[in-house]
Amino acid sequence: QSSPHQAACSMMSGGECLHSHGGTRLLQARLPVAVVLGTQWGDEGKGKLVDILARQYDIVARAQGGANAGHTIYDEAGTKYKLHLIPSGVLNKNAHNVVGNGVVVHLPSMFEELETLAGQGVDIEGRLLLSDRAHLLFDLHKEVDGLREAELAGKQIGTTKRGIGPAYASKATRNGLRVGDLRDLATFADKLRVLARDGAQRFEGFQYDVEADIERYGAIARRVLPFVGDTVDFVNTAYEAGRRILVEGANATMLDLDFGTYPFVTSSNPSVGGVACGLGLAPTKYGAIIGVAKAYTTRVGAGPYPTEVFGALAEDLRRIGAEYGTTTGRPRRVGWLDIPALRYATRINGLTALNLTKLDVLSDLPTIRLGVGYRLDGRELPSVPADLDSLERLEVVYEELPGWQSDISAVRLWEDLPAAARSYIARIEELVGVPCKWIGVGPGRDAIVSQP
Ligand code: 2SA
Ligand code: GDP
Ligand code: MG
Repeated sequence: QSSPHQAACSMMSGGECLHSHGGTRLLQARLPVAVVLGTQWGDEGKGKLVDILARQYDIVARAQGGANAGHTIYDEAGTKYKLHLIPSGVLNKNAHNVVGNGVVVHLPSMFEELETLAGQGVDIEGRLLLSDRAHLLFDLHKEVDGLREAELAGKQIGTTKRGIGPAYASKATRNGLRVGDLRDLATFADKLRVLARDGAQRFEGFQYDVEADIERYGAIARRVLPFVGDTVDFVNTAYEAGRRILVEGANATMLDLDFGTYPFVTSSNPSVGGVACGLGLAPTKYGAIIGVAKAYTTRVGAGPYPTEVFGALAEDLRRIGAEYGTTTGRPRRVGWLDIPALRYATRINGLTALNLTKLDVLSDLPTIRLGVGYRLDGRELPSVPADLDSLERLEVVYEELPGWQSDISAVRLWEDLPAAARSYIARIEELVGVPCKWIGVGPGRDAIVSQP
């Protein structure tokens, strides 16, 4: 009789258990493209896994989102790095970092980030390639983000106010500007004036000095163009030459523009489709699609959140898990692990493995709840419903599992995890049908346990 882990594993990898052959090394040898995706509402710890795996990859690429993303990573010395637009593979000096066509780029923020990194001793010179097809995000988009939120009075999305929605709206309206437009500054200026006029016509109180920005972007163009290029050709040529590519998802499936809790979502596709569209790398090339899931859940901003908890328990989880936004510092809402949502993310993304993170945060709890089903008006729901009314009214069916009540932050081997912690993981694997290959037990780079 095989364990749920083995059953799921052999199912996922064509009859062969990937995990019996030695952890992350196999990923390197057999799987030239790996994709890391958020499965919940973001901040699952994608950056940490990407940083760890990046040592085995030649290229680390971002495909969607913008500076709304916040990825916190630590090096061996415990130095903290906060990344927003630059891929979390940046600490691997041998990896090239690609910002793909699907990302919306606020260049002043990107340079700020590069300067902060340089101040921390991380030199990315010659290792960064920005797509000429990526859309530019201007201060005017941030201004519109703020004005739109203000208009929604009482029904705000709770965006990061980084201009993400408006920048993708410009892209879809087809009056956006792309990085490649910086090659011809006269045309660039004309296009930006048209875009600014749009904003001024639509919003009272719209404040944006377009001529000042045109001047500013003249200097920015000289600085950025040396590392602008055709990332579609770069990643595909690299793939054809047998180089290894790691894709870093930003945000998460439950915030996906199509699959998330619309309209309380971000404006890109953080699910697997966004990788194909945002990088130009075809799905048939993906060897591993790794979903990152917290051992509980968090959400920043407004919107339905079925397993949310409140009161003293919420405060404890927020404090122990340090659940505050990396970009905005906002306190994150917290809740129990939501299996229907995780199963939904697994199906949409075709996950081949999970990284369950922050298991250490649950260590004090005598019992742990697991949201295993949704019920609405007395009926069990087969999946995550689309409409807000159902999402807000549904009841969660919970299972209660015993906690382990011991500190696991120093554990590095699977067999050293308490039995109750292993049972919690096994139950998740059984319910979701995907093996938890890695388990996070702390924020540090080494604080990870591989399941054999
Ligand atoms: P936006 O700014 O238009 O993308 O916001 C739309 C919704 O998407 C959510 N969102 C996020 N949720 C969690 N983490 C994010 N990144 C930062 C972090 C957030 C921060 O890593 O901590 O610092 O506050 C992120 N980015 C977007 C957002 O809350 C809205 O619900
Ligand atoms: P991302 O957006 O998915 O990359 O995640 P963030 O970096 O925004 O948020 C995750 C936070 O949890 C960061 O502060 C990480 O340092 C931290 N973290 C990641 N994995 C673990 C873990 O296993 N345990 C603990 N305690 N913290 C973790
Ligand atoms: Mg984050």
